[in-house]
Amino acid sequence: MSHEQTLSYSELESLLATIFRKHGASPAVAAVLAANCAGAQRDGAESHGVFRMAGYLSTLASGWVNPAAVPVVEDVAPGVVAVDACNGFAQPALAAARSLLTHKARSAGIAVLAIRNSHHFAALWPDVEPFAEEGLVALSVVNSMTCVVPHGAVRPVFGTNPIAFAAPCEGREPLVFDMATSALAHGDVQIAAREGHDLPEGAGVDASGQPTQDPRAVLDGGALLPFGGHKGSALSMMVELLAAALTGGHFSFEFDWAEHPGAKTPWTGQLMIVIDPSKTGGNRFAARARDLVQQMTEAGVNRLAGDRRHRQRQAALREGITLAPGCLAQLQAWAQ
Ligand code: NDP
Ligand code: PYC
Repeated sequence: MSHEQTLSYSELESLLATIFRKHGASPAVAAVLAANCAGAQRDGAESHGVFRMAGYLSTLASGWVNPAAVPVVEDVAPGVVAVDACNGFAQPALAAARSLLTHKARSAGIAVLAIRNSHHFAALWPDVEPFAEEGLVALSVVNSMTCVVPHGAVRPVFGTNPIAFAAPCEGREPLVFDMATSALAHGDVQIAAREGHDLPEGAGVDASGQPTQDPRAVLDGGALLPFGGHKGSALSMMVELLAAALTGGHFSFEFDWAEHPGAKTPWTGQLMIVIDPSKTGGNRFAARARDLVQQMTEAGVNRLAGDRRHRQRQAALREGITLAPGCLAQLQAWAQ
């Protein structure tokens, strides 16, 4: 009988990097994806941790994405960096543009990063959190694959389209939220189907457009709904416009992976806005953020977005990262 097993962060990162390299990724791309995926697993971001490895590998086997792409960074304007990810992953594109983007944000006060021709198959908080750790404010959006019905519509148009935000806060780790604009992330629907759980009410519709809480009905020809009705729908539309129209990437409905069975990674775009708060609010931003958090805490808030993740991170760094029974053996087999 197999049991849960525990690895350190660096053991998991190294194992995942080996897997990515074995399946065609260049060492540089493998290192970035492995750190991202191991970080999600460490932080308990289950829908985008090692659960995603099967989808990465089927995608690589399908030839849908270039796992050795070398992103082309373009210095477009004093406040704009563009990157052609060359049909590769978005995170290596961000890594390639990061120092220029930070330099522009610090000198102009604000800078925009527009990544196009890219695949994002991960959580978005790892993209924004490091900027806040350096005292900057960051906002990022990425669009995914058509599986969300706009409010009032009868068929899906939008992706699950997450928004992530990070800001420094005095005396504590940065304030970070990262959320799909759909009622649930698609990854959580897959996990619910695997584990046999119902979805919350209002999460999705079946193939005939009827409301359903059955994750299999959503996956089998059905679709998700935006969170919060027309409000989430408007945010999802905004993500399509910023992540695709503004960057030169595909809308969620525009790419066709039918010729690539096994492909799972959306071929879209990503936008990031980075602001240096010292240029607008002097050096008081982090202290003002602390004042806000203090008011929220005194008003009864006992969990801020990101708190659970940071608690999980501390526990994982102390006690190791726990993998479900059979998971380590599967990862080791993929690494052979
Ligand atoms: P959740 O609904 O689980 O969480 C959204 C945010 O709310 C998180 O910052 C979370 O913090 C916070 N939060 C959750 N519960 C509470 C609570 N009770 N009180 C206060 N804060 C809370 O996220 P989603 O399911 O919407 O998204 C999951 C992931 O899927 C995200 O990382 C997202 O980027 C990813 N995703 C990626 C896509 C892509 O195309 N690459 C597409 C769609 C989603 P905490 O983390 O600390 O729990
Ligand atoms: O969980 O919705 C999701 C998702 C889409 C692409 C990567 N993750």
